[in-house]
Amino acid sequence: MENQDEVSTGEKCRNIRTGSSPDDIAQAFLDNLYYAQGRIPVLATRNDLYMALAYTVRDRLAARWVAQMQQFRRAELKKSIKVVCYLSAEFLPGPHLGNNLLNLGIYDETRQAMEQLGYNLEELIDQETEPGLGNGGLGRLASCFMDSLSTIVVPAFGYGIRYEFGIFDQEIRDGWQVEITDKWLKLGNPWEMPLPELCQEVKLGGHTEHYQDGQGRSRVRWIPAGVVEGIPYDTPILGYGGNICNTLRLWKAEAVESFDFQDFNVGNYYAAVEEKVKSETITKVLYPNDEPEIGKMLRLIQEYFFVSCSLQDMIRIGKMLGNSPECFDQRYVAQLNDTHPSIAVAELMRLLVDEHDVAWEKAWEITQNTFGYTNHTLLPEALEKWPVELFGQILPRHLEIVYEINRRFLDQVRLAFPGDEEQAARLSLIDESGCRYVRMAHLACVGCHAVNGVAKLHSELLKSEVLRDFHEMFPEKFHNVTNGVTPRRWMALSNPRLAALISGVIGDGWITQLDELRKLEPFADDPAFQEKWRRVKRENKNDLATLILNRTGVAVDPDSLFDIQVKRLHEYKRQHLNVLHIITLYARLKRYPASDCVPRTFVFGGKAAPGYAMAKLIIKLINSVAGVVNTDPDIRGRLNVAFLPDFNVKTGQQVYPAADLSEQISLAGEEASGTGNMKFSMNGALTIGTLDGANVEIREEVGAENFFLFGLKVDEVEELKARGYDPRKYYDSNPALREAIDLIRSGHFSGGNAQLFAPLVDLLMQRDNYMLFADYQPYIDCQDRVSAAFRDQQNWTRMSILNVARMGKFSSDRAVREYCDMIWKVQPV
Ligand code: Z16
Repeated sequence: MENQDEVSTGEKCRNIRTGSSPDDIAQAFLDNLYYAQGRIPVLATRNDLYMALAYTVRDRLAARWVAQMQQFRRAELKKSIKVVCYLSAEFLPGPHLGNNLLNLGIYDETRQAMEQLGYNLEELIDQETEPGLGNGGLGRLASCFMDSLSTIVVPAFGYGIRYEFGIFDQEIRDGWQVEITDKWLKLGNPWEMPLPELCQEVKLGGHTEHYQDGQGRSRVRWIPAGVVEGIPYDTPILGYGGNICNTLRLWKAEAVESFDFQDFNVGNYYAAVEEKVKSETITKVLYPNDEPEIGKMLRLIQEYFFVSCSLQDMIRIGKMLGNSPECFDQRYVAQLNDTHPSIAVAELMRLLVDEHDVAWEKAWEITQNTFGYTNHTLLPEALEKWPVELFGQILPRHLEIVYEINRRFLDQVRLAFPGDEEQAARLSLIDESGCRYVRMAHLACVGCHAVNGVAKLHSELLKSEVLRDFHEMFPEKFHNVTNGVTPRRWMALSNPRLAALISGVIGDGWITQLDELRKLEPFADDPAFQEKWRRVKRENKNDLATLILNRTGVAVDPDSLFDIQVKRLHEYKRQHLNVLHIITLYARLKRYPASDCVPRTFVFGGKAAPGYAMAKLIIKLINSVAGVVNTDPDIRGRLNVAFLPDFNVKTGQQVYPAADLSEQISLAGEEASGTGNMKFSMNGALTIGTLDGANVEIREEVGAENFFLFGLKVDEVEELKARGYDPRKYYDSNPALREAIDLIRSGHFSGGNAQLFAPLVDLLMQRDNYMLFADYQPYIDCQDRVSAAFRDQQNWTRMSILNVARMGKFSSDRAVREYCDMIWKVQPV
């Protein structure tokens, strides 16, 4: 923060770049509007104003960012720090402007500055298009971790891909999802800095040559079929309170222009441009699936591209500071966010052995010391594997390295389990049961010193199921780090009313020490505090009601219970179980119009993978049920249903603060952790949920009496499956379930079209893979308990306050500290 002395010395120029009084900010803003954006106020569009403000804020980050790099250099030169590199194919930072104002501590000053000039700060913040460089939880987790790393003062790089088009924008037309290209860069990105001088070359394809070097050692040369260039784009990630400013470094692919290339293409200008187009395709678009598609060559190239750029960059920085590649693991630790970057294990081996002349054994030790692997899913179809053929075509040298790692590893396995060839086949990096595949999770387990799941239950299931054989082999590698979310974005920024109420009674220490929320417990029974708490929630619901009206045309009652499920669409998450509850309430009200029910507003949001037909049909079902329920005069004022299109970080910030009830209803054993569950509860929603993922720990923390639990437990799911699960039995014996299913099947919600939802109903009747029918009645009964509880507003508010008070554990600061202690072995500064 600038002090007043400096201001009074008249260093105007300095103040324009750094000053943080409202006057300084206003002046700097006009300056940026003129010199950076080429406008004066009367000519400025809303985007001009946003850009000018963004540059103004970026200027104020610069000092911290540069200081950070200086500090790195000094600490690095003294060899006193280890830098954390978070390798992730996805990041979902959300809009930067508001967050940077919050973390810089100049939110109020900036609001005043904008007011002075006649502008509305919230409107300018709303102008930002968010970088949607991820699918969902995994990408958002990476960004929460970046925020926490900076806040708790851990020097770190986030390494990833600068997709030109991120996750598609979702529109709903006639109830169906329509995907629209995400043009997030169209109006410019004021937060990134291109660093073309720091580009890296990445080889692809071709073949290898084995030869003897001068000393008679056998070496390998990779003769690639082509080379592309990676250009880094840096975005500052400032910690809360301006502690430190780390860097998110994203790579963009470009064509290399080599002289050879020109020679080969004399007179063939078109082919040269075509080559450029091909190269740039690599970082063109994010794959919008939360599960891998087998055999998508471009996806493998994307993964290798950013990993290779990142590792080479790490070696480059080390070299610049005088470190030899042999001490790579003393200077760096790198976390693999799922298997997407797991090719890093083979790439670091290649860089060390082939390019830096390190012996295999030493290189292997460095590699294992460097990497940790986080698994995010138990779904077998979500475990990445690459056909050996394709892998070898793109990465011929890496295939050899994978074979060599595997040869040595299987020797070790055979020593540990003599004669057990089945065990060896199960552990092998190569799946040879049919077509041959490289198993990326196996590569990660072997090449990393630590493997972790993202919630207690998930980590246990990893050890007992998906990675059982690896756990048997390397029990000491396995850890749990339960996910967390940043209270800066998900409370202070998105819920200013609640944040102010909380800080008013316990101070604002909770923003960086979330456990301090415990101090709210004594207020849980205080009627005056409860009243304020309810008023905050009511105002937040008002805001969301306005958003829903504007986006969907559905008018909802802010006094009704806001029952919300926002997350990617997936059968295992069971949005359609929620729909069965809505239909059940609807049928009850139709049969007994006089019955007294708690008015509810059901809100859904989430994107379906474009190729996932069943998920898209569930969206259509939600909208079809909404169409009937919202327009039936018998139901008016009692039930409303809205599907909020294009759920993303920005809309999330408007949704979580307004929820009364959070739907976390996946079939037990399917959701690795969930992080939306945490965002809701931190904002005062109560949870209805199964014992799955982090729900288990949330319930432990907030207390069983403040959590609506229902449904099969993991062992009951397994037992039922083993016994032979028959959904029809539930249908036959449960009239309410039968009625709900029959209403869908009859075409009641689809204008009489009985075919529309047949694929969904048939699948439920025949297989019901996620056991909706088994959990149906317990869910309905639990929802009835929710309604009864909501009638007692005092007790509901008490539970809401206790939920918030006890969420301290779910700060990503805690999660990142655990990574530091258990996995990275680094000390926050
Ligand atoms: C993803 O977001 C997750 C898992 C996965 O395999 C792929 C993607 Cl894109 C999610 C999990 O489903 C969720 O339970 C978890 O909270 C989140 O990753 C972060 O760990």
